[in-house]
Amino acid sequence: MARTARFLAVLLVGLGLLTWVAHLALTRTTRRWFERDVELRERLAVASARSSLVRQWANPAALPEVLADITRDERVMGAAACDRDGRTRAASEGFPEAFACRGVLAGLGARGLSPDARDGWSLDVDLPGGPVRAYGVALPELPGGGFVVIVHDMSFVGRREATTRNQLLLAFFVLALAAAAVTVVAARLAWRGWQDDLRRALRGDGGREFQPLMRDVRELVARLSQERDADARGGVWSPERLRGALTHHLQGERVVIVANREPYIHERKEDGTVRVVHPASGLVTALEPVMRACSGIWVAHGSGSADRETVDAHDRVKVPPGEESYVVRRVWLTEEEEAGYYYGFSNEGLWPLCHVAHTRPEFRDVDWEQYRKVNQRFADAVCDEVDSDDPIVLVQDYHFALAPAMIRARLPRATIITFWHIPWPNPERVGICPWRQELIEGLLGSSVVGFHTQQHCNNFLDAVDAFVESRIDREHNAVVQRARRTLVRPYPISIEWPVRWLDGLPSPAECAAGVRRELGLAPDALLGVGIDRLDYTKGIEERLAAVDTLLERHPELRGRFTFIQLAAPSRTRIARYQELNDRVEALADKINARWSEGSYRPVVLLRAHHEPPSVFRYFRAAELCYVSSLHDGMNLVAKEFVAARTDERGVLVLSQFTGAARELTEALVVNPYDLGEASEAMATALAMPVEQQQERMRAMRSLVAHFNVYRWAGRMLIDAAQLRSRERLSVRLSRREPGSRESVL
Ligand code: ADQ
Repeated sequence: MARTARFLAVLLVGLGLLTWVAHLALTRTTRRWFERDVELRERLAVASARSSLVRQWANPAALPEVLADITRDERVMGAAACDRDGRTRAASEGFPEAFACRGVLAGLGARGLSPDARDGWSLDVDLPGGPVRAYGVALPELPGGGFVVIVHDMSFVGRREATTRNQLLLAFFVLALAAAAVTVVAARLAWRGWQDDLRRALRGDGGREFQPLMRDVRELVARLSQERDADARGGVWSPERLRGALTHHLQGERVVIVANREPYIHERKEDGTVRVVHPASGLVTALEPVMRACSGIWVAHGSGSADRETVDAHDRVKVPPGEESYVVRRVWLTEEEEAGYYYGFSNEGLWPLCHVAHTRPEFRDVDWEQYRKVNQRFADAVCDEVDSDDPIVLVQDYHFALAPAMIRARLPRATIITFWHIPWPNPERVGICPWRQELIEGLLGSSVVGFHTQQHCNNFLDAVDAFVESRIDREHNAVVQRARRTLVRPYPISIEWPVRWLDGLPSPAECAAGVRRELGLAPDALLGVGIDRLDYTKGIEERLAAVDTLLERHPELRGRFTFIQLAAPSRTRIARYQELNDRVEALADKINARWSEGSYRPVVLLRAHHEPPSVFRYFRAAELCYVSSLHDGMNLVAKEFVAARTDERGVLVLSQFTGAARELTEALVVNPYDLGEASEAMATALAMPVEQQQERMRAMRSLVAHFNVYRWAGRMLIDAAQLRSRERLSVRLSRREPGSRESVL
């Protein structure tokens, strides 16, 4: 209301100003029009009577009649014929005395005008009855000269002028008012329409044109509130913060993880005692701290020789030993199942399929059958362990591509997050697998499918596009199949921070001294380290070959530089792994034979599983760590090396084909196939000034500290929580069966 009053006030003032300006302009214009009109009429009258005037000039009886013709116009008061010397030769009836010829001549003289002017002249006089104009035209053709005076009543000009001006002003005012009214109405309509659109869009049923805008706004708000939440909790992600996120976002619900590898393996030693082994597995390295923070259940293959003896009647065991913060539920596999599902389909089929490492994938029907069967067994185990019909299930890795859809079939309301720990290849490569469609559809049973990098997400979406019937929402990185939506998201995995295995370890300098002593190396020996499962994707052969090239090109390092390779035997039943084992051993021997001198050995190959404190001791002892994977989802060894270097010393040489290379840009990033480049990077690392080492290490440590595994898990769980609340809301809104419709994301 107040806005309208303000608008009207401004409008009226504006109109007033406009009218005043228009009034001035109109007065001047109309007066000019009328004066010109009078002048034209007078000229016309004189021109038409001119010849008669000249002819009758000498005839005083006829001249008044000629003058009467000129004065026929009603506004002409009279006309007179004057000699050049001012004598009146004749005048029409009623000619005003004030304009007698002599008086006119005097008036002209006073104004500096001449009666002989070729275009005529005029004299304006204001008389009490109104303005009068005398107009004269010279008649030079007369002997002795002469002129005619016509006197015009000009009072009509004022009257006409006032009428015309008033009418024009009225018209202008009405027009201006109408224009203003139209503007106001149009503006009001447009404003109301815009408000309606905005309201509709905010309600979520907005016009199409608002969709992108509102989506952006919603996404922004969600992100900001998420970030605000995070900031409110503050600082680096920690177990406490992850626990807090679980309580806050998921009301402390229990998380169920399903993974092939168990975090604690009970092994019976030769002396009959049972020992607990921490497996060499990136998946375990990442997820175990998460489970300790969150508690819940970890469903895994019971692979240890003493595993059966350590479980309760429900095949459960509380871990970690002595801490017992969560439960491992063991699933037992027969020899046949393990051979087909684990060694066969998973590690001879999917593993080489997903890694570009030049090992041909083997796909066998019999393995596929076991893979399906074991996936179902694990899915059933998960369903047995959950305590609600909408649990949160974290499915881990390529061993369980079918499990998400199997769990979904039994628990349609479950929130299933599947994380694929290895790369996802391009569709051409996926196409090699005869069961690609089943695998992809199995994964699409998940609510979220996570990969380490956006590139792997893109590859997955491309494979979905190529092999299954679905709709891909590329804008939101989602797949919609049978009206259910699966998000595809990158979650770069990481390690715990700080690493618990560092507690109680000697200082880096002491570790280095101890390792040199143990290995019989000189006290000033320069150390390089590589720590992996013995797997062909890790590029161990290429790494050792690069050490060979380094010694070849840098004689100054011979006798001084030793590379220690810790290689945990892995998948030893598979021929390709046995072959790799032999080849690595032969290569190490060859290099040692070439460069050894006295007690000096360039390569120390320790083919054994090492418990984490031992692994971290080697990381701390080395001048450099070379991670040379030919293809790797992330590679946590690189991050562990960074975490181990509390002294901010040591250089990481890192393959460009690891996920880690995208984050650890302060490493010396190399192509492991290029032995020249890799060996030069090692030489650079060994010669790098301490300040530069510190600068690089500080930057990498800060990154891993912030982007630690608690953040990785936290982000996934928060995404899961949001997904759940949206699905629950959408189910309530639609009053339809949960899991049977596309969520309202
Ligand atoms: P992995 O292939 O197992 O992981 P990685 O991420 O490097 O590879 O983790 C290996 C783990 O095993 C590390 O914690 C390391 O310390 C440990 N380890 C290596 N050698 C060892 C040895 N000799 N003795 C004892 N422990 C040893 C998979 C994918 C990766 C991905 C992880 C996590 O292949 O790309 O980074 O999962 O998602």
